[in-house]
Amino acid sequence: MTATDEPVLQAHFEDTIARMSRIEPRDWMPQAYRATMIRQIAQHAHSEIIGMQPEGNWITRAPSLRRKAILLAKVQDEAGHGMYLYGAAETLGADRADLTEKLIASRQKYSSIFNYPTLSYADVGVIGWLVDGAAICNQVPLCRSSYGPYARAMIRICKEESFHQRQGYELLLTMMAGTQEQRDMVQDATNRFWWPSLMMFGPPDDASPNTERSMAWGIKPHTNDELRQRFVDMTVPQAGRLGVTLPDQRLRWNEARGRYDFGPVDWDEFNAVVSGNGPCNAQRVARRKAAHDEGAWVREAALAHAAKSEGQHCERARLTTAPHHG
Ligand code: BYC
Repeated sequence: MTATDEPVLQAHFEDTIARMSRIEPRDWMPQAYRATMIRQIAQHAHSEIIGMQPEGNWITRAPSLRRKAILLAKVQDEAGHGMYLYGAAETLGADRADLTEKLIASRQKYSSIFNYPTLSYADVGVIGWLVDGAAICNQVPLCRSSYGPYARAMIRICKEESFHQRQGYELLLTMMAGTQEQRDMVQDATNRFWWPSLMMFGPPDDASPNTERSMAWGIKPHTNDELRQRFVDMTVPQAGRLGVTLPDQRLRWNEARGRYDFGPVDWDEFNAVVSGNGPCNAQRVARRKAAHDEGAWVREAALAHAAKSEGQHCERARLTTAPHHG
């Protein structure tokens, strides 16, 4: 590319965005667009992988074979989401091993929500209901994101997240129809996860450095506050049907706005968690690092196998193309 090509390429890129068409891996894109996409996709992939830990904590203690099978499937889905997303980041030139190194060195972020502990089995249900519910609210619009591989990964991820949300809600309905102790567990889990779920949508719009540019580039169709409000409006009736109280005294229907008003989010807590000082940050990253270290032999074996297969492939190719003598 010469310096004179760049304005033409830039114009083509902007036109693609304006037509709401997709940017594909081989297309020219501004360096800052590429960097933003890698940042968002990597953070999202890391969130899926770290997000396996809080629920994984309950697999061995699931109360029945059915619950165990559901939870195993959900946690495996999250690993799968991480893989699609690392794959999407690779189409932008990112190196997956490098992204993992950045995660375990705490040089890249993952969602704040996974830095809270899962103290009872009701947390599994509440994570499905609230955390996956928030994830769907945030990610369905990303199916229209301007970067093709990310948008396509998001379609499949959202289908699976819907199943995750439903299994959580169904588990909570079952617990709410059980004993008083079970109902108390659900209420306690709701109290602990409500505010952190609202934080998943990111900082308020006036403190979100990336929103404006990401919206202009079609990466993000909505602002953080718009989606947070949408989530509250969607979740309040679900809480009513479930019979739990959301821990916000200021939560009430605003007739004029046609939406729910809600109390202020504790942004100091959010900033502390995002900067590494949440209740479980150190544990989550240490666990990820240990799993990575313990998996070194698998990566070595896979590479050795790939090299051997490649060698055999070359040898077969040499034999079939070699001239016959005699
Ligand atoms: N936690 O300018 P902003 C899941 C960062 S996985 C930590 O508003 P942006 C699931 C932000 O990245 C859920 N960091 O940023 C998995 C930025 O970082 P830099 C994950 C946060 O990108 C397993 C800085 O703060 N979902 O659902 O325009 C089991 C300033 O923010 C958070 C995704 O990743 C946070 N909550 O908007 C169950 C969805 N919020 O620039 C469920 C894709 C913000 O300092 N991502 N930050 O490096 C997005 O939609 C957007 O990136 C965000 C943030 C809305 C999250």
